[in-house]
Amino acid sequence: MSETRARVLAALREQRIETASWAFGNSGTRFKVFAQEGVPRNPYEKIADAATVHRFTGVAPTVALHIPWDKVDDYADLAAYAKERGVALGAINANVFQDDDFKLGSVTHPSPAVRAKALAHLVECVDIMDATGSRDLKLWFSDGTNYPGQDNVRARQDRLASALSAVYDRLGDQQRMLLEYKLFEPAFYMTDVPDWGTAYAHCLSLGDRAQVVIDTGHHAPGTNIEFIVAFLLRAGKLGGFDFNSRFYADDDLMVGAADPFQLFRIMCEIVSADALAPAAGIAFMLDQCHNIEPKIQAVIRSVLNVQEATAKALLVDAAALDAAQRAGDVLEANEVLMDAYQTDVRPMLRELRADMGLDPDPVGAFKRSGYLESVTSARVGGSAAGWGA
Ligand code: LRH
Ligand code: MN
Ligand code: MN
Repeated sequence: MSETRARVLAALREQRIETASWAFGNSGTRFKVFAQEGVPRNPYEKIADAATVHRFTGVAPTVALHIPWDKVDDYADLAAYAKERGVALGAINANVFQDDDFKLGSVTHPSPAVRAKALAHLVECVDIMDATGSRDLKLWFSDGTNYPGQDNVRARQDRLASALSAVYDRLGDQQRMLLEYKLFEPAFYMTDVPDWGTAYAHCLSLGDRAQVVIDTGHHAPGTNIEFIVAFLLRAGKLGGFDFNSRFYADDDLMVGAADPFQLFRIMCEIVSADALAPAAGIAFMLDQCHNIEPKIQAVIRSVLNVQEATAKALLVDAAALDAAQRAGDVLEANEVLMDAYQTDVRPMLRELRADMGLDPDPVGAFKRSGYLESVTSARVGGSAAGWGA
């Protein structure tokens, strides 16, 4: 085996992709939620589905929770159940966007009482992390305004900074805060954390364990996301990704569906900064909803899409690229990148899986396994759990 191939296979074997509990629940748009058969009725069943994804892919050993969607009485018990199933609990996603009190904002709300309520939820999420052993607290704020003049923008930034700092102080030594930004929605005039620059500035003043998370669906059309990746990596402020794919706004489709080339370009920045291995501390998470497609199969497909983009990024001839860049050879440099992108990495990934004791075809193996049929008969009569349900 060539040295390159061995290096690429070793890196792919080490790669970790985190699934999201809410991807397994019924979901939809504000127009309609189409219920599917066999969806989990509770957080335990979502974890069972996530464990199934890991069983067939071998690279998805953690699953993120969203609180209170995944509220249980005993989080240590949930973590023990996950472990029994061969996975661990990952990031804890806070939810300060679905309570009537948060109509005008959560931590940026003009009322101190509402802000205190929001902060209490964020602190509760850190308590949950203590019980689950999770490293990352993921914060996304729907806070913003719909009309010019509705609230004082600078005062809202002050309120945000003070809440973030209270939560940061509550974190344990091994815990991190990942701050997610989003251009718009649900607020349509002004969002309090609209972009990476705002998230970065807050994280910078908080400290080392506050980092930015990039949700690939949260930008204006045409935004060069890989530039943001490069910038934040250089600054040591990239905490992770919420991967998904979009054609229009925050579509939450399967990562790599609309633009596999963009996913490749993002992974190229990761690989060239040597930030792929888990030790580098970047969390590669999925944040998706599978409204019309079979959910577990879609999550498996998504994991494979990330894996394929990563394999291609790992195949970039770094020495040739560097030489072309230094020589100012524009077209040669571009061709080096495109050569890697055009490579069919599927045979190599099949080989990797066989080597890992997995079926080379995870989607086919899942379909043949009868898992969906068995949970469908076992989960009859349950209420759907998850986003948009
Ligand atoms: C907001 C978001 C955020 C939420 C998730 C359900 O659009 O990306 O990460 O927690 O969706
Ligand atoms: Mn997200
Ligand atoms: Mn989103």
